Amino acid sequence: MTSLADSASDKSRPGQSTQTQTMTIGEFLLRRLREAGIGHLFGVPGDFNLELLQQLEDTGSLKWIGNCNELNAAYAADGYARLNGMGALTVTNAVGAMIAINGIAGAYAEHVPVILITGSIPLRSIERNLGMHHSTGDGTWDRFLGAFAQVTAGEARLTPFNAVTEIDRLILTAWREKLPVYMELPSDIAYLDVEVPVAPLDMAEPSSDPERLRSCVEAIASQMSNAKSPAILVDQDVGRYGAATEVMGLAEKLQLPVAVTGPAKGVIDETSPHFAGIYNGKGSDPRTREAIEASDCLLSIGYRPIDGTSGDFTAVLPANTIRARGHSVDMGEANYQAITLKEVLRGVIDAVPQASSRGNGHWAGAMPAGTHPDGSAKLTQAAYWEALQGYLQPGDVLLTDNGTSYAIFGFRLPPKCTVVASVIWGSIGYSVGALLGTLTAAPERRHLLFIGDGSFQETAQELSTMLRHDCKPVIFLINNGGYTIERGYMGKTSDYNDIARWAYTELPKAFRPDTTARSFMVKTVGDLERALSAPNDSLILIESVMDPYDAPAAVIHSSNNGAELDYGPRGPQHRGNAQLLPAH
Ligand SMILES: Cc1ncc(C[n+]2csc(CCOP(=O)(O)OP(=O)(O)O)c2C)c(N)n1
Ligand SMILES: [Mg+2]
Repeated sequence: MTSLADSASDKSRPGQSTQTQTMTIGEFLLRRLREAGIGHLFGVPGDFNLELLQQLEDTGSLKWIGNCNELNAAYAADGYARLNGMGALTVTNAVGAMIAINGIAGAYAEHVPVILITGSIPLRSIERNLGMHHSTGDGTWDRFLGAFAQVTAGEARLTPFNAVTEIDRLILTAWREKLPVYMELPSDIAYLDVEVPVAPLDMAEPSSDPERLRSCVEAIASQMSNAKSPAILVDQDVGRYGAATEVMGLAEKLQLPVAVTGPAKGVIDETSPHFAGIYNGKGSDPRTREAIEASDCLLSIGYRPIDGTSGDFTAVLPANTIRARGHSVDMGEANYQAITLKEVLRGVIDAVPQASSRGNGHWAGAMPAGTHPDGSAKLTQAAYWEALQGYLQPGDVLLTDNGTSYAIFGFRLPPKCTVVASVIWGSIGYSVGALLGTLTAAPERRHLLFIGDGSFQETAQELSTMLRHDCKPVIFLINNGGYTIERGYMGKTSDYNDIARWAYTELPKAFRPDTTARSFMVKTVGDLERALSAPNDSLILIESVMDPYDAPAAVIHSSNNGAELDYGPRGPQHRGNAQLLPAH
């Protein structure tokens, strides 16, 4: 049923329909998620969100993907958002939400728009102060709103009074700020009718202030076109704001090098002659470091210097660096607000003259030379990563977890690949949940997971959800009996870095008895080659057994450095044989 709101307000906002219709709060919420491009809802049911799930089932508005637990659901919604632009999950009050909070905080750290809907205590119980289950039992109701306020860009408890405005505010906040949001849907309001707009949610970014945009574009264009060695440093927000095409357009126009940080791996095409490698302070290839640090006009976009993106704080960006973000630019004395990254970049591309070549193609470091071991040789990390580099195809989605699987940051990626990782937050097990999300968002692509046994054991049960939905990822699991990356910090031989030895290849059958998954236990180079030739027509699990003290040199160096920063010069890492050290 639709009704026309007063025509005066129609006239005052040309082009914007103010028509309204009656809808239940729950159905309106699901409709808005759909309009925001979300086609799937992850989560775990509970009595406080079953009514919303019933509305989802009745309306068919979204597809439900139930998870084994709420942490995996949060990771899945994050992985989904990486490819789809936005993701959502629903959990039950407190007990579900407090499991999901690690994943939501991770989305906050990694700038991922995830919408968490907690089915919460009925308003009736709150008004009458009735003690309820899934609460702290002390008559307080706001603790979890408070907790999520710390790790989201916005939070609200919906009421029939505020639902229409709060749902739109939170979804748009997530979308514009590329951050998670938290909403509580009290279980007794989802079926109540409210008047809601007929028009779909307008997902457009707020338009730039014309003068600010013009001035900003002029300032950047003039500084960059007068420079002798301009360069661009790309961090992950370039991917989040979908501005990679514009960055490469500018690189082409000014014939300049573009380096990325680790978290932005894969955001720009690594086969481009403008690709200048991964910048990480003194941890960079010398040519990458030179291109960035010796530039006389560096445009850095969204750069967030932390230990892992600054070479443990050895990064030195030029003093006149232009610092652009999703919605602002800071350069010299000037600060530009009310602008959008894409519009700025497009304006600069139009404003600068086409430059001639500056010797492109020599900025990025070369791949390490091959080791070419024979087939019967015991599998080493060096041979493993070399073989996997050869397995990559254009368009692959690569997920990695913490651990020696960080080696994928050394891959030279084919075109159109996407990398999904949680480099800043770094919660192990993230990648398994995220894999379910990426598979759901883009089933037509090939998804490769690179993970260690320790990370896998955190969230392994979500494999069952992938098998349940006939997903076809390739899972590269390193079985080295524990936390090798941690052995490079401390406890090289300590049992706190050991884990239980699982029968990994038997898990697909345990999780789905009629599975068609292909499982391989790999011990030699030849075993790995055979596993890699399996067709991608079902889930593939490749368990590679490797030595606990074998790790890529870059991982060991980073762990050794990390121990110095973490424990200081008096720490226990200097005891004899305390650390896994690089082989000499
Ligand atoms: C939730 C969480 N708990 C603990 C850690 C600390 N941590 C970081 S890496 C790691 C070990 C990873 O081991 P594994 O996945 O087996 O990788 P490997 O180095 O052995 O290849 C641990 C325990 C973490 N990052 N996140
Ligand atoms: Mg391990």
